Amino acid sequence: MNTPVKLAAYAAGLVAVFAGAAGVGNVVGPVADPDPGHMEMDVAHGHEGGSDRSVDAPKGLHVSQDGYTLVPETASLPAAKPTTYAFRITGQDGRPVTDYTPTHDKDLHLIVVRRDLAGFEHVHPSLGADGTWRVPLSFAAGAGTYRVFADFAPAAGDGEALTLGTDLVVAGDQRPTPLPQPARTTTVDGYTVTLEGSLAAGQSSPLTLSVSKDGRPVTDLQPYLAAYGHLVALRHGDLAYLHVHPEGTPGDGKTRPGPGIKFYAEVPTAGTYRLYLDFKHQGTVHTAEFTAIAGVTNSDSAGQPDEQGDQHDPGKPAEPGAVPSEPAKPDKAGHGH
Ligand SMILES: [Cu+2]
Repeated sequence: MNTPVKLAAYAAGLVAVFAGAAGVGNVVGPVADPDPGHMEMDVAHGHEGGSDRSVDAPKGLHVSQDGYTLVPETASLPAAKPTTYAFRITGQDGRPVTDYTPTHDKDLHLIVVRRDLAGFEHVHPSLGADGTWRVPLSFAAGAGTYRVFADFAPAAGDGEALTLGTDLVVAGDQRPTPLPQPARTTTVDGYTVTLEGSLAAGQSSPLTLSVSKDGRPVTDLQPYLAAYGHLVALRHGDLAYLHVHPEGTPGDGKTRPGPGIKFYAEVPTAGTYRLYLDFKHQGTVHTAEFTAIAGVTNSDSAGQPDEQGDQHDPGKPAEPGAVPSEPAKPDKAGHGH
């Protein structure tokens, strides 16, 4: 998903749709949530007859889409403790899907997060012969209602990844976690990660996440799932899901293993998002989290080039805030599925 080409198509579609639909909706405050269902309908209609509808719509809001359904073995768990979670993906015939096209080295990516955006887990279940996926989950954030996202591409499909979502209730006393304030810097496991760039509704926005440790830039990130970083963005309020991939591929001769990891992220609306960056260093995967606010289209945030009608042409100069060590050229074909 989310190759620059697809994002460009996405941008074109959304600009058209939002010109009509979002003029009203985007006037609201930072937690803009202008009826995603309605928005998705508009997007779908805008692409009537096209094959990319499911790619363009915000993902993760549906348990069933395009003939595929996420069927969990259980919708609730008795306690917040490490548990094996089991589910199936069924196809149009109602049978469990057993053939998948790998995306980023895996047949299926499972993202689990509590609905207050705490307790993020990104794991890779194992597929049984009967089509049942199983994976241990930790539920370290404790009790509460979780959102489970299955991100996969059925082999029988058009090659595009689909993200289905369902809720999972974990019994017990929940202690809600307030959403952290927006920040440019966060720490995880002794690493400091900084975020440059800004999200803008309906526009492909360059983001650079840079990793350092003990005051020194990390320049030996390890490939994790065929990239130096994986970024998931969830919209606060409804947990609409975006899986964003970095520019460049490890081993392509131009993508450096840190400290900067550059992404193009396109969020569908203004509002508040939680970003989760997975990166691997010295054999361990870490997840850095940020809260970020997406401005309305054409808000022209500082340091941000005007992306109007732009398809992040690799020939254009890097934005002023770019990390100096960043390779100059994006690899447009880097993460096709
Ligand atoms: Cu994954």
